[in-house]
Amino acid sequence: MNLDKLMQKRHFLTSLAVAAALCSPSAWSQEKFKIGLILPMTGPFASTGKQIEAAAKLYMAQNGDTVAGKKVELIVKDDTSAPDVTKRIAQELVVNDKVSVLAGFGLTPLALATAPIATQSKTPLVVMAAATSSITEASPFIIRTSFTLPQAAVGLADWAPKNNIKKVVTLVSDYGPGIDAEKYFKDRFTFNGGQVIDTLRVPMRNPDFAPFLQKVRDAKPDAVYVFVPSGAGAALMKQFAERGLDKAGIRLIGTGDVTDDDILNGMGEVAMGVITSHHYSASHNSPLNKKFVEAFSKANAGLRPNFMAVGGYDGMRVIYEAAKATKGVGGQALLDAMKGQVFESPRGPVFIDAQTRDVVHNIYIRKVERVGGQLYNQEFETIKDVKDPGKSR
Ligand code: VNL
Repeated sequence: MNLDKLMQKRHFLTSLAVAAALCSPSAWSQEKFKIGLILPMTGPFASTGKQIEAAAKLYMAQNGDTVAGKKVELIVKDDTSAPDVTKRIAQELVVNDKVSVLAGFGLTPLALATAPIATQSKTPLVVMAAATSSITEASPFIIRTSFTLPQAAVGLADWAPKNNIKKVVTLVSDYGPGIDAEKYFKDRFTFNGGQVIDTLRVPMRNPDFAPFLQKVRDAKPDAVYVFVPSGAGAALMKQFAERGLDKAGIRLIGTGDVTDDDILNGMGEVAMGVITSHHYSASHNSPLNKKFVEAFSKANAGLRPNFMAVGGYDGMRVIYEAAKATKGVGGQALLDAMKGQVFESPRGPVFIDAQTRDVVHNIYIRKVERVGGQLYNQEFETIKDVKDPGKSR
């Protein structure tokens, strides 16, 4: 064989090898399953983004970065908590990156702004944080793994009147989740014989709680019932003490957003004894949660996971299991495989209601106590398998 022929033969063999490699299963496995995770990573709600990103990464570290033979690519984007930015990023992720799932959504307006993108592109959208009841009704492609404010609100409205709290002023952040928290607390509390003597709404951005707390003080209720979004609780608690409401014998109760595990430990004495209702506490007593808290803390320089982290962690679970079921196929099939999932979460048992696409879980009544030198929301009562009361309108 002359040199020319030998070269030709070599070339042919190389081409064959390349073609074979392209058709081999290992090449197919290089195909990607992309998840677009849109979060507020900067600005006043950055702690929510940080918690959810850390939880999603922990889930992947524990469960592998391939699913249904495809490599999982998590694309994290910062929307700075501006709805128009969230929507634009979602569009880019769908059109350019061809993601199979949109996930994250730190605040209600961010989820609502993006809902039309999910509907138009038939892309499942997993809400891991935002919690206004109506969000799941904004698109048939929305699934929620966080919680809803009506779920959290009604538990405390049942507990309070049985525990010497008869007269309440509500004080909520003036947007979707705050209005849900106010309405569902007020209706149920009143039904139970309690009295809401004033309903105060505080601007959502850069809130100054002082004038509102002064009003509460003047009204002399048994308790002030609060909702503020995750991250804002520390400022509220500080002003509550500065205004002397605790000294005046006014109790603070609310949904667990105010005693968020991310910031609770820094609140100090004023938080002691605060009663809240919520779906997750870092001190939830289960072997699975102990493992979760330990692994999360280890991977994140001692950070304590809050309820946002759990929404992110469970959201990844729902996405992974759905992708396994569809062998990585997206769209309607992926959405359908997310519906009806039942599993144990660090928060306790979880069910994704196939009809409403919303999360069903336990709500716990908790009290802030010192455990081993640290402040925790200690669960002392469980209301089992709570569906979103907002869906039965
Ligand atoms: C929302 C609800 C945001 C509860 C939160 O923290 C929260 C929301 C940022 O739906 O906007 O704790």
